Amino acid sequence: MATIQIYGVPPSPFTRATRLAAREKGVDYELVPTRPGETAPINPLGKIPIMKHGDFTLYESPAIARYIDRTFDGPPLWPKDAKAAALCDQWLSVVCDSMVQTALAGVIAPRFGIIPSASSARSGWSASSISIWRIIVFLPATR
Ligand SMILES: N[C@@H](CCC(=O)N[C@@H](CS)C(=O)NCC(=O)O)C(=O)O
Repeated sequence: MATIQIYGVPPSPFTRATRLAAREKGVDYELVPTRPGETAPINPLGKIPIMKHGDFTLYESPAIARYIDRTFDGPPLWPKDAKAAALCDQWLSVVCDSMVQTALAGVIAPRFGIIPSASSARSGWSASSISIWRIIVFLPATR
């Protein structure tokens, strides 16, 4: 039996991030095909991925990647230095928050003909397009 189980599907970028973390770390994992909405009661938000390690369960891809890094031997995924690690966490948040929304609105939705809901078009998607430009403009200063 694999060391951990990751519940999700291959096209999910968040699931992919946790699979990458396991692979980089050299941790044997089983991908359990699970679609959004099939994760209750473990994740009340209904999102994938979820990770199981024995009787321990976890959701939110950055938390899962961090757990894998801290728990298993293998090459470190986060730098040891606190500031470098914090910058890593900062960019994880940026990607999970603004960049994924922009990719959804600008690339994935048009490609697959997904029509945004009125609320997401009003709030998240348009706002995230603005934030992505802020990131690009300020990127050289934040490295
Ligand atoms: N912050 C979560 C985001 C997970 C997420 O949004 N997953 C998508 C699939 S790629 C999902 O399950 N969406 C369903 C929904 O939003 O209801 C993480 O990092 O794990």
